[in-house]
Amino acid sequence: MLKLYDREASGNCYKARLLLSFLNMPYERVPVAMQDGKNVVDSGYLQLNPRGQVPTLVDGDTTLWGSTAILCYLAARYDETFSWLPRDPARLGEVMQWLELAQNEILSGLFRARAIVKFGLPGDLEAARQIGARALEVLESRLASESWLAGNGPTIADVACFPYVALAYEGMVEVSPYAGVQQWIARIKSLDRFVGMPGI
Ligand SMILES: N[C@@H](CCC(=O)N[C@@H](CS)C(=O)NCC(=O)O)C(=O)O
Repeated sequence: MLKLYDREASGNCYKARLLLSFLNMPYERVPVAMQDGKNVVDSGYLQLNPRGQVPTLVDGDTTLWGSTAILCYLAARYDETFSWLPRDPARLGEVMQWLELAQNEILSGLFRARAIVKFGLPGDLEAARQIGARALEVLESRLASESWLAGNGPTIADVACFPYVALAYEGMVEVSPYAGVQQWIARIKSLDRFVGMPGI
């Protein structure tokens, strides 16, 4: 069975849990504790994930770390409809474009602001909030007129961007000025087999 090294409060881990739920895949969760802002891990875990972070996925002989790699792998391996990770080159490129936003402005902005406010981690809150607002503007540029980030249906681009946008309020970043983003949050929540996490 798939094994996900995981923490309940982590939005990056939630990306994997959300896609696993959409794909209706059973898996085992292995909780990784955090102390003073760092994961409590041993050398065995560092062999699976040299960064010592969560999430990490183990599927038989395949071990992957990082939410982006895990989303790409799960969709490519287990989505027989090819809808979550489209094979059409232009749509695939569009998905990658949003995965880039998820790992840049969304992480250095929305993730960082939440880490500072909710978990007391160090950082420049004002700078993080400004980068987070910029991420929301970029999302709004698409979602003001389209339902999904790439193509006409939900993809891993939506799964990757959703958690820290839906949790933005925990980092004192307002989503209310962005009507398209707000409607998109509601649209994702109404999908079949949607699951939440604390705060969502
Ligand atoms: N880019 C990585 C970031 C992973 C990450 O930042 N994980 C955090 C939890 S959300 C973590 O493990 N923090 C504790 C640590 O670094 O020791 C991803 O998308 O998975």
